[in-house]
Amino acid sequence: MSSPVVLEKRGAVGVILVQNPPVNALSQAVRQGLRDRLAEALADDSITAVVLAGDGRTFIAGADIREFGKPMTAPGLNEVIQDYENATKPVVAAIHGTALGGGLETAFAAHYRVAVAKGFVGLPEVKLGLLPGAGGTQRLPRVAGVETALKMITSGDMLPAPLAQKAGIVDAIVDELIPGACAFAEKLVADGAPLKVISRSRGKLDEADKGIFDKFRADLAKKARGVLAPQNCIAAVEASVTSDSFEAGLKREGELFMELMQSPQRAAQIHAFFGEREVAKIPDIPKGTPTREINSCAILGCGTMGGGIAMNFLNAGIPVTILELEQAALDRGIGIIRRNYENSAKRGRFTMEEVEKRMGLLTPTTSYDDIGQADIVIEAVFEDMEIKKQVFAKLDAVMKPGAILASNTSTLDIDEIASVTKRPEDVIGTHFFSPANVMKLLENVRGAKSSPNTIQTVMDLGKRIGKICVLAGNCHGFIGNRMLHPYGRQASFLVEEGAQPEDVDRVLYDFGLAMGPFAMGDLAGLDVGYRVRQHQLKTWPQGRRYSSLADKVVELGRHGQKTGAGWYRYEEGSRVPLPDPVVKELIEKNSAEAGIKRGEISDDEILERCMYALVNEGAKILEEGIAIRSVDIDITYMNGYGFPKHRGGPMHYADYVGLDKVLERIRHYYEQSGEDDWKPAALIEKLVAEGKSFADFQR
Ligand code: 3H9
Repeated sequence: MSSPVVLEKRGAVGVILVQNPPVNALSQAVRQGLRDRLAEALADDSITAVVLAGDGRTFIAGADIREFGKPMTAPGLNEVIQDYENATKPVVAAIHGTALGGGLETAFAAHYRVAVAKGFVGLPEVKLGLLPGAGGTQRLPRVAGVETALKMITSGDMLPAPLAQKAGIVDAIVDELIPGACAFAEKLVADGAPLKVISRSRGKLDEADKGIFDKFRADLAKKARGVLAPQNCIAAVEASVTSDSFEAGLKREGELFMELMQSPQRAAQIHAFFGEREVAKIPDIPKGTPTREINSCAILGCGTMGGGIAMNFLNAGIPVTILELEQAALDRGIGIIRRNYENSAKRGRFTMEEVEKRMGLLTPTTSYDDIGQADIVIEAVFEDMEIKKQVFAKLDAVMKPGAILASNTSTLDIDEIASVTKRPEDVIGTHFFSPANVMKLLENVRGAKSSPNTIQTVMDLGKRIGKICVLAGNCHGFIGNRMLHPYGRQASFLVEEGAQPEDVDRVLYDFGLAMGPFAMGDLAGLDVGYRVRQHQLKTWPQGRRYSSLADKVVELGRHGQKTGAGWYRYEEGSRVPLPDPVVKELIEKNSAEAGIKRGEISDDEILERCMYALVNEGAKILEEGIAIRSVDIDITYMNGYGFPKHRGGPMHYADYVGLDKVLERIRHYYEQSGEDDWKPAALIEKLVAEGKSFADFQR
């Protein structure tokens, strides 16, 4: 079998090229190939120096993540690295694309590193629940100093080549990759330059301020609550300073790496990594499906949502015409967009020139006449079916043929909206999450008649504007908000039965959620849900439990943070939720009136009822085909609802707990409550009977 690593000669330089598309990951065959080709180059007397590079679009982007969790096959990456460090001829790593993780660690084994200006380097292992396990935590602080190493390793962020050169990671920037690297290598030979081996020097280690480790530990304990990897990253970098030798530091790195490798957090984060890529694949829409060119966008509504959506397009350089019928509202919305940009500029994220460039792409209007030529229009008007239908009838009349008509509805029937147009094949849901310029998720909703072309165009467009797109089917609330219903209901019932809002929020916060349902309600505003419930109450099924507690909170004028009080109270100018005796009293009175006996509720019960309510509804969504795969649900929750990545999403969490155990508890709550929400999803029953998990589910 041919090796994915080849050796080519360019004059007296042996070029070792990795050919393992798409990202030249360090599979076993690549590791072996790297060793073999180096041995050949060293044995060849006509070769005086070696260049190591990646073929195709990138240098080596890291270990082969698909091998993780499987038995380790020799040679290990550290052995390969040692061979390169010990090479008796100069070795130059030539970086283009991305030198990431094990890729950068391999580059550190070379005696010198050059890069093209557009290249990037990074140690992103922390994002996979890991740490750089092939010497990265020992070599990076030696070349770039402890602070830079801690920043790069704990954030996982990439550094552009010119900054990497400043940091000492890269020795030179070259114009052309292979010719530039070969010329660099030839000069090393001509100059008799030393073979620099990072592991044999203390480099910048002695500059380290020891207090920095505790500072990073404290910061990350807050920023990455309950996440193991960043803490282990810090400990490993610390070992580079405190160990007696490089080998001792490397050994410590290995122990900390293995601890993470065996952690369920690592499995969850790698599930998230592959999931983010998997959700782009739509089984019934093959690769190569024709798409439309999108060079302009119109947005209806210049409120919080419309403005946020517009910013995504402006950021990606796509011109936006934004329509709001009232001039004052339009001016207000445009002012907010400008202020957001100016604040980013003040924080140093980009220049004021960039602010003007983005604002220059934005055309405000109060007239439908100005939007007809846009390639896509997204409406972000009030969440009301009648209004949406009126808007779509109007769009059908004014938009040019071939334009995509998208709705930002978060719950409503996309087919009913499409039914008022003569072109339902061009209609699709694009559900952005608030704040729309920040949240990564875009939940696209396919109607019964949305064409493959429309769907693929919008999926590609989502990626272009920096979103992670999940494709959902059409039902009330789609994937995300539909699951939120039973979850919110359980939270309310728990409070009716004895818990306080702060108990429920604390348990979920400690689990890792960005915030619990009550704090979330206060942040989002309680009045919106109130209006929806009043509407639903008209057709509320008889005998179905209804908690009117949230309504009573709203009826006291407590709409959440914006009114200074909701489930919690808020001090002037503060967003810190404070438990409020008024609410406590209301809760107790409400339970008494509803004849509900309050009692002690354990943290375990709170967690189970909230999580398994999500999981059971998620399973129903999956069996109905509203979500394509269980990972689509996980990605939705991790990127749109603050579900912690180190838990891998609700469905992955259920798989981790064990579906049989989850089913047993769901059955228990069903028996106890008789509530429809707790009726076990047929899919869970089936998977458990077959000894399978959500991850095994295939349509
Ligand atoms: C590590 O190195 C550990 C060491 O410290 C210690 C070892 C002892 N492996 O993202 P894309 C697949 S940990 C296997 O769409 P882009 C990906 O799934 C690793 N597969 O492309 C996708 O497959 P498909 C540290 C990988 O251009 C395809 O490649 N390194 C790997 O948007 C294209 O990916 C990292 O964490 C991999 N390492 O972005 C880097 N990487 O087509 C992770 C990608 O079937 N990778 N695939 O869906 C990335 O960040 C991005 O892929 C990259 C390219 C920026 C490189």
